[in-house]
Amino acid sequence: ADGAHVPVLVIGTGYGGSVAALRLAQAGVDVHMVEMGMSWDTPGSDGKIFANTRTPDVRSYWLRTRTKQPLSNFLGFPLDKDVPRHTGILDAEDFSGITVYQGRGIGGGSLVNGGMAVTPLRQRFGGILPSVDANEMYDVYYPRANAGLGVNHIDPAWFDTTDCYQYARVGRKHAQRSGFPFVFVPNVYDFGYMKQEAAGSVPTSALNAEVLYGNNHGKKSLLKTYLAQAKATGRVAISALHRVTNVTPASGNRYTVTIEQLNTTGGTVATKAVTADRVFFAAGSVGTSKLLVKLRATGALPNLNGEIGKGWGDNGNVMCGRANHLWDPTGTIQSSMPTGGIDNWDAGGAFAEVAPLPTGIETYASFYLSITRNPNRAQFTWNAAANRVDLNWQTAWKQPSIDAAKTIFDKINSKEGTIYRTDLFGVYKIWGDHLTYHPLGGAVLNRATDNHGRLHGHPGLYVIDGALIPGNTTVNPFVTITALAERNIDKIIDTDF
Ligand code: FAE
Repeated sequence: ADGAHVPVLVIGTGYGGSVAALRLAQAGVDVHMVEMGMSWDTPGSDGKIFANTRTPDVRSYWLRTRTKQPLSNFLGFPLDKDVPRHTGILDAEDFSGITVYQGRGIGGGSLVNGGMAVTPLRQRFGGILPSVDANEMYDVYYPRANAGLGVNHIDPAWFDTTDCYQYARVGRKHAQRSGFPFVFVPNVYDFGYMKQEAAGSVPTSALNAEVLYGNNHGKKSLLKTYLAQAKATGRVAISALHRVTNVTPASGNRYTVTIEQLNTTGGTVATKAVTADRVFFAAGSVGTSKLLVKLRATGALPNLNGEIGKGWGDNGNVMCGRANHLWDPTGTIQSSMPTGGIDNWDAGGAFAEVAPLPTGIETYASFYLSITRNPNRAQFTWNAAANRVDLNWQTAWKQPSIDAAKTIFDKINSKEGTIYRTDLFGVYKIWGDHLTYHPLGGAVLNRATDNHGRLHGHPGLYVIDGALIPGNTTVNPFVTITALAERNIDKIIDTDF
């Protein structure tokens, strides 16, 4: 409520925010979480909470009047359509050179993501977070994150026989025939539930093309893991449809936090001011960076240092499809949860997930999301004239990612006698190089903050989300975001509370 005081305010309810809330609550601290998205607990007119990827509707996009599907075209036809403006679940946020996809709602990205829960290889960790003790991470915090997230592994015997991973087996066969290692990728989707879906004994979700706009069953989003545990402590309150717009020092070593309450068409229905002893920025790489850049530039938090807004990367995301021969069908039922990848990181700088194309019809296409070693880093800056934060990423900066992905797919195409699909991202366009699912950085650990996420210049302010990670994790990021948050909150609880 307006004028209230809370010991700890957490901005955002994704991975970083959920870890902070749970561990603080377990340590006896009362926490209030503020989330700009909805709470996703009420079914729509079809009886389901979340919409299907084949039929995007009012629930699907954050304040857009037209869908912006990551795969924009199919067989030459544009797929996007008009939808009513609504505080929907997937934000396709446009910057000048890139569209950044993010989850909106209680649970953040865990609501919309593919569930791939990958711990980076230990020998690559020094290149990801050089100031962090790898022993501690691999002995304590990665295991803690994997347990907390409910990560599970596919039964390899089931993988070898089930219709819903035929597309991944084709991906494996082609990778191995070209000499690339194929690795299983763990997931937070309950593979036991997926088996029952395949057997026809439970309502379908992964086997019914649910992912980008939420999963109605089977996925262990944060709502079922960290946030469920946090709520069970009785010390965590969450306000949905509340957006933080300002944080500034108040008397008594406190901060005043300004919060706008939104309606479901994005209008502001109330503006509230609360005070907090400590504030955790967990609004995601983009959300946290935008807030901090604005607050530094407008003088609300004048002591933040010059590293704020810097070191942003796209985790080298790039997508492509390949057209297979007619004797290599990929299947009409494709699990929307990917479970395998092609590792060519050391030789070519690319780790490619074999992704589904769950259209419901045979496409003879193999589809891939590659995570690549891309050295380009962008910066967020305050644009006073337009009253917004800009990001200076350029589309051409994806070229190293395309080159890295080509080290895998040019070779496979030449071995298999196949070609790239040119119909998935426009007309005669091979590479999905206009987007990222994995924004990282903008308030980098040990630069904008100390080595545990304490913001320089303003005691009691912390960053605890993907903004801490300088642009790349070599694999999908949420396990690393979670493990780093576990490490940092451990130290912060020990020394600051
Ligand atoms: P995040 O989860 O984005 O949470 C931030 C929260 O803060 C959001 O709920 C925001 O609505 C909220 N927020 C932002 N600004 C404000 C504000 N001013 N006031 C109040 N609330 C605010 O941050 N990663 C994987 O590891 N494996 C995958 O398979 C995978 N697939 C993905 C698929 C898609 C389509 C997308 C979009 C992402 C995927 N990711 C995947 C990325 C992953 O979801 C992402 O790295 C994490 O969610 C980031 O976690 P954070 O805690 O940093």
